[in-house]
Amino acid sequence: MKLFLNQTSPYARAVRILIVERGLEDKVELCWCDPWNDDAQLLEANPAGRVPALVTDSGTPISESLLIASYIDSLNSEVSSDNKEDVMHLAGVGQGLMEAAFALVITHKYIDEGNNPSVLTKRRFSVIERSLLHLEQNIAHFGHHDLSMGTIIVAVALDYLAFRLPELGVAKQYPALEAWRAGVANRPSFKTTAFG
Ligand SMILES: N[C@@H](CCC(=O)N[C@@H](CS)C(=O)NCC(=O)O)C(=O)O
Repeated sequence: MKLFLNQTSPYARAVRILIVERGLEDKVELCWCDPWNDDAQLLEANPAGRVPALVTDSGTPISESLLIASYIDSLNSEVSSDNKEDVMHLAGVGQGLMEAAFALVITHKYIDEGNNPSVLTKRRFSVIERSLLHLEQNIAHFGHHDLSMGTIIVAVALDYLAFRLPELGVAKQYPALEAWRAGVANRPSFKTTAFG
């Protein structure tokens, strides 16, 4: 399989971590690319021109990180389906948090809003606040065993906030979540895929 990715995409990193956690690292060739520069091979794999994109062994391209993550998990029959609803719930909340953070970063980079944040920007800050509060209050449901697609997405979203929006001070405001994130970030799958 081939995975198109770059070094700063939280979506691509979540997929990459899942691949490592599921022991599939040797089966996936990493294809580094610049999604902001109309990379020809990436566009062939994903007309939207976004990372991550996975090309399966049969040559079928799959885009959208959640779909890729579901595909990766479907390859491993040992992945428990006991708490599927919790996993899907966390994956959705984590993805919402990631999207809001990413949208803020991209808006800041490409659109000059000056000192007047748009309605959309304000809504994204609200998404971040509500999602973090929800996660902090529900940390007991994260499970303590192997990482799931859901917990990986949440942990990567938190790491992305620390990487791109440190001024929000998430770690100080949500101590339980930060303690959990710091523990997960110690895993080799997180250390070897650090943003940079
Ligand atoms: N919903 C998509 C989002 C992917 C995405 O936005 N990727 C960004 C990098 S973090 C990208 O490739 N952007 C290039 C562009 O929008 O042109 C997913 O979950 O995979």
